[in-house]
Amino acid sequence: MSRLVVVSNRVPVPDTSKKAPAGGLAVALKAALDERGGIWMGWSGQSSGEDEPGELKINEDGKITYALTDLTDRDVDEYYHGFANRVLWPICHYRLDLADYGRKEMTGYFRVNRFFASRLQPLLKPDDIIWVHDYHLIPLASELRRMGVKNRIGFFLHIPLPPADVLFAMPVHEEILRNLAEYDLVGFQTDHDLANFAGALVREGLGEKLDDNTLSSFGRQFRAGHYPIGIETAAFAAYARRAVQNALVRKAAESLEGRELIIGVDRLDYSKGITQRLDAYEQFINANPHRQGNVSYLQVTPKSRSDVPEYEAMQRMVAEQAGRVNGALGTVDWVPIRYINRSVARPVLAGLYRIARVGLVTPLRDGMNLVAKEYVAAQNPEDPGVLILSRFAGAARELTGALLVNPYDVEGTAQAIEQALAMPLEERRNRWRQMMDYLLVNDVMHWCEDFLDDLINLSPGHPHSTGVTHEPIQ
Ligand code: GDG
Repeated sequence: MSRLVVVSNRVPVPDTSKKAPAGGLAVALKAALDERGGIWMGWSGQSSGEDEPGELKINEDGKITYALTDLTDRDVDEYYHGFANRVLWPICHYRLDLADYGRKEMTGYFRVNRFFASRLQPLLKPDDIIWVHDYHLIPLASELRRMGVKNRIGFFLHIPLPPADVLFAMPVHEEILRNLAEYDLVGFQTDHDLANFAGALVREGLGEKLDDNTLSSFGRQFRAGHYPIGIETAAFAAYARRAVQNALVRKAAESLEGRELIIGVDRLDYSKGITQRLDAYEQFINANPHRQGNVSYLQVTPKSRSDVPEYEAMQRMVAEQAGRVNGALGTVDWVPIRYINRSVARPVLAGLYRIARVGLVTPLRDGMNLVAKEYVAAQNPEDPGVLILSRFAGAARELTGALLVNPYDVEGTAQAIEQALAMPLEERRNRWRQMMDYLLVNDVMHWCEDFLDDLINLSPGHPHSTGVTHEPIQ
């Protein structure tokens, strides 16, 4: 059996000092690595200052080798904060207004990918299967190919791939597409992302679609598919069942004093639609006076990417908005919004999902959204809550038992909150059962096996290269 080599920007090296379980993605990839043996490589999250990054930090855990590299301050600035998080992230989330394109950052992005490739290449064996993750590392296959690596290489994009008109606003869009075409298999979250990718290639005359999953572009034939990522459904459900006994969860439940709980959980990110959601909640309270004092909305929003200016500004904005709504609607014995601007422990999160009558997941755009799936998995089958889900989350392609909303339609979302709270038990059960049955089958292990099976079983003779090469971006 070939070894598996996973490459991602950050690597969840197991921390034996912490009892908290790893997230679903880490669990699934670790299981695949345990089975085949292999390497998980990426950035340590550390900066080496001005100096060249030192040696790879190698950490062995059973059959898995974790290989981490530091980056210089300039690398972090240009590759991570710059091109990845201020160009690719906003553009892939349809926010052209927030993209801050600069050649220095773009060059840094390609330079760091070349650096990752140079560190990985000496570790590779000829029959290793390589699986690269997410938008930070799109050029990795090109760089490895240039170094003579002939291994099978797959790529999975965790975020959306926008349609041509949005993607082409990025000055190096052709280079990005060309780099994706260097993989043997390119995976997306949904059929829509896959169609956008194929559509962009065809529209620019850069490639053609040979069949639903085979594309020809830049002199290569390669496969592309959609692989919606899941969670560890059964384990998370069991976890949530136990979590209601957690002391903090019990305290939270008592503090509700019989009020219905509405929960929102998101990294602090403009793609998550938090401000529109707070507006919708305010409208819902104003339109439904009988709910005043009888519901409580808990928004858990850990800080993220605080070094990027747009995130820093948003942190202030959300805090101010929550304060304003509480000031306008609150009473001496009722706080309409409980806002937590830091991470809560996973058992507490699981328990909070379970005691919440409504899960409010309304991103403006999201590759998948695992919170939606965790909320469903955490419910009590006898008395499940209702998921309100943005139609612009990848998860909406699968979770059709949710109340689907357009997050830009604040009134529509407000109405959905009332509909969810008023929903009869039988309807709640039916909707939940349908989603839970789906999630139990389509869990994160299924996702991982599906992608790897397709990558490993590509038809003989694949990939086809017509020998066209291109110059690297310096
Ligand atoms: C990217 C894509 C895609 C959140 N707050 C706390 C906490 N979380 C956990 C959730 C969930 C995870 O973080 C967030 O995952 P999402 O999928 O919702 O969003 P992104 O971070 O943007 O992830 C996304 C995903 O990649 C996978 O492909 O679905 O579309 O954007 O697991 O539970 N966990 C804890 N405390 C918190 O306060 N412990």
